[in-house]
Amino acid sequence: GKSFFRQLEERIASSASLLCVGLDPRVAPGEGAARKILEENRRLIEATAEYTACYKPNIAFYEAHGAEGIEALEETLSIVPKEIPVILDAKRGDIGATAEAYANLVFDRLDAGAVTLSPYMGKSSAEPFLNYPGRGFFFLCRTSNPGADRLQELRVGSSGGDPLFIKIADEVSGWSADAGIVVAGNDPASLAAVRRRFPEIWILAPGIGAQGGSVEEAVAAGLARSGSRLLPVVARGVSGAKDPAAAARKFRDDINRAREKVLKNGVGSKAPVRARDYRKEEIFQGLVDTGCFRLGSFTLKSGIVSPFYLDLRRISSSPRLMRQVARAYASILPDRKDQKIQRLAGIPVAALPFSTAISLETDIPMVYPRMNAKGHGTGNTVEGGFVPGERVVLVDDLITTGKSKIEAADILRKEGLLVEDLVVLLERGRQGRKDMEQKGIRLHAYAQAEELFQYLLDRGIIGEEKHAELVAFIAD
Ligand code: U5P
Repeated sequence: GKSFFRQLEERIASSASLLCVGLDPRVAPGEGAARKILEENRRLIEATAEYTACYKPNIAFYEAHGAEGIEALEETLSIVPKEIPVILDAKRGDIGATAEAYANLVFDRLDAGAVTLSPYMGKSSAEPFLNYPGRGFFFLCRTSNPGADRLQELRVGSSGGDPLFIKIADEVSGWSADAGIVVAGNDPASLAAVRRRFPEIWILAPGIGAQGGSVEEAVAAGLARSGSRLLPVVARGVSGAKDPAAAARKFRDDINRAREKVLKNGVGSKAPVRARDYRKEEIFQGLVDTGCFRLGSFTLKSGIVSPFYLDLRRISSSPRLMRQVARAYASILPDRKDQKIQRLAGIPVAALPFSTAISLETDIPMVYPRMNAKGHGTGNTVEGGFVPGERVVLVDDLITTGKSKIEAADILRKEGLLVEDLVVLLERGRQGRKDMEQKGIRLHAYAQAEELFQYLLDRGIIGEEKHAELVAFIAD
């Protein structure tokens, strides 16, 4: 027969729907439960069949009633119209021999088209399922429940590593041509991250409706270029509605409206959701962990009292963070085909370790200006070997105003070096950018202070009030 995904594609085309309706009957245990389950499902299926691409019963709501619950599940599956595929949400996984027993129920007895699986025990735990040809498999990757991030977003691998759920997607996508993944429909950033890495993978996205996910955001973040391959799941949002038929129709229509919008604007390009940049977040977290970023009350050189303090010199105390930062700088170096960067120039004192680390990372040689010309020995104003006319990129830690940068540029220019660019890790306010422009120097910043503040807010490191205070402070 046709494979699950083939059938699903045909169903999506004929129903013009990507919606996956959950069949999660909430029936009190006891006398007549099985009958009530079947009645509820029959009503729900009749009301929603026209609007759904597929159904997803969660086995928990049937197992809760013991043997007769399983029977009610079997009967439910038998009343689903044949052209509508079914994904059994069972989240199975165990050592091979046990998984085989699980697979027997799911595929032999219940004959589900597809199943959700937990990948935690590795490929051998999935194999008994994978051995059934033509079935679909959705592996848990990034789930929709609160706190899922604590485990699933752990960074793995060496510095700046990917979150665990991305590694899981890497892994399971190689297990079968029929491997899809489960990614939370209420976490657009994760959807976007997965979709960027896996342009074609099938994504089952629960968490819409009752769990707060928005159709518009999920579709914008998770739809494939083809306009498909994303199944937003709604259970309570349909079954719990006064009029389930109207609710399902509305979800289908909302999905299609979002779909058209995304297709028109180009997938990913104008998505309203900012895709998460894990490397950047890792650096932000590093700045907090190493005490480079501190909250408090700090009197600045100008006499102004700041609610935070950034001391990027402290990055030197963490080789791991230094390496991440060097790579971050390397990623924004304005290298042009016609005009290679010939030297990096660290601005003393703060940026000397950075320019050294970037130089080691990129093999671009470095020089550095002396901010106070040496009065003895060589009398150099620029240290390191160079030839007048070479293109130099200035390196500094952060920028508020352009003052010290311009001094450094003047010293280098006096020696005949070409200075047209400045790279910094953090940009704070907009004055620096203006100052540099006036001197004919383009500013390239890896991150804005506002992005750091947003990260702190997102991670609960600061509250709304503190966030507002920080943003207002740098806006002045
Ligand atoms: N489900 C999730 N999130 C996941 C994986 C599975 O919600 O990450 C399941 C739930 O167990 C439930 C359905 O069966 O998807 C969502 O139900 P609802 O929140 O739409 O009612």
